[in-house]
Amino acid sequence: MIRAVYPGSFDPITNGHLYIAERAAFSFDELVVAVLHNPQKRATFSVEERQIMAREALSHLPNVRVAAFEGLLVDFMRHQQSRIIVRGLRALSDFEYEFQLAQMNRQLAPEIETLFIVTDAQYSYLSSRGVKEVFHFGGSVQDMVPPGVYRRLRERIPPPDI
Ligand code: COD
Repeated sequence: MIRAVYPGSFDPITNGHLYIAERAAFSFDELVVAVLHNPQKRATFSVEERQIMAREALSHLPNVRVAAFEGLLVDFMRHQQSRIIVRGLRALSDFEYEFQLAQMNRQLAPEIETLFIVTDAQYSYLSSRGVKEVFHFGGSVQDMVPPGVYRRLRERIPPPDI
């Protein structure tokens, strides 16, 4: 039984994250989508909200579980008895950050492997930050996020003053 972990901020989960989670769910027996709780960093959505949105969006995948983690990812990995970290790659610009993260995690826990899934071209421009910014300035993001996220964005982020 191979369990993989897909960690991230997911603030909020987008259709790009969803694509990676779906492909990982097809590739491994079990996938844990791990939502970072970082008390030092102010997120738009609380860790509970981010988990709820992820659970809703991933409810069609029976082998996916959503959990929160705090502290080092490698500690969470060991706690989950998983050796596979899944990350998504959109463009070359992601590579440097992802490479550093993977190297750091390897230094901390050599038994853990980071595997990358390349996104679909239609999601290569998509990021949580971009979605929030476009929404804040009145742009349409309905096709970029799951319906539950869109609903909560409308409740959370004030519309622009026009
Ligand atoms: N298409 C495909 N993939 C995407 C898309 C998209 N449109 N959007 C995002 N992704 C990928 C990202 O490239 C990333 O791989 C993943 O989805 C999650 O993205 P984010 O932005 O939600 O999450 P990050 O990058 O903020 O997550 C960072 C971690 C939480 C993994 C990291 O900070 C961490 O592990 N923190 C815990 C502390 C720790 O262990 N530190 C040591 C390592 S430095």
